[in-house]
Amino acid sequence: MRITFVTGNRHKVEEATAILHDYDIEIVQNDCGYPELQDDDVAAIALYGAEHAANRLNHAVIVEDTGLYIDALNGFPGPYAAYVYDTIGNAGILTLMRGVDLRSATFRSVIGYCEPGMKPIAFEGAVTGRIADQEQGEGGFGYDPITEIDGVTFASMGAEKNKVSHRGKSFTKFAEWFLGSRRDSRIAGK
Ligand code: ITT
Repeated sequence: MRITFVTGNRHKVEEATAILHDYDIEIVQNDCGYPELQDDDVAAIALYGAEHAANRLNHAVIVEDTGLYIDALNGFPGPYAAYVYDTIGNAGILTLMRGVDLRSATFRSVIGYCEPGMKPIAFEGAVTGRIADQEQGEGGFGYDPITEIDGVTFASMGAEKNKVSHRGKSFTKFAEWFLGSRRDSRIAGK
């Protein structure tokens, strides 16, 4: 079984491929892009993007939107994680968090799945960790060097990241639903 993942981010593709491998689902990347809804809710962004991409490509797709919510910064950068990463980056976040004791932060990953002409469906995964005091680790991407779960940054975890991450959870939920829906459609003789 295979599914098209519309994303320009190769790191997301690598992680999704590893997670879905256990379910025998193959990821095919399409980097054609989709319009990003201006909304505070990553689920709304993922649903809108999936519907748009499915209707444009005329086949089923998934898209995935990630938000990072830092409690001490009232949820900043939230759905603007990509823009903030490209502007101030990890060094900028660490500067904003200098001397701040409350360091909890939550990553949310929402997958939007859609077939042409159908309503999109969302699958969400979240994990709460801590903004590290300094960058640590060589792996991963984006905010991974400053995101700690139980004292270890995502960038130091290697393949373990997928077992605890927001994306690991959202893609696992998607995989279970996707396999079930294919099975149901075979039984119904579609
Ligand atoms: P798309 O084409 O899929 O939209 P993107 O990189 O723009 O790719 P997002 O808007 O969902 O994706 O991601 C926002 C940013 O958050 C992204 O640019 C990364 O810097 C960061 N990010 C996403 N997932 C992450 C993860 O698992 N670990 C660390 N940083 C992550």
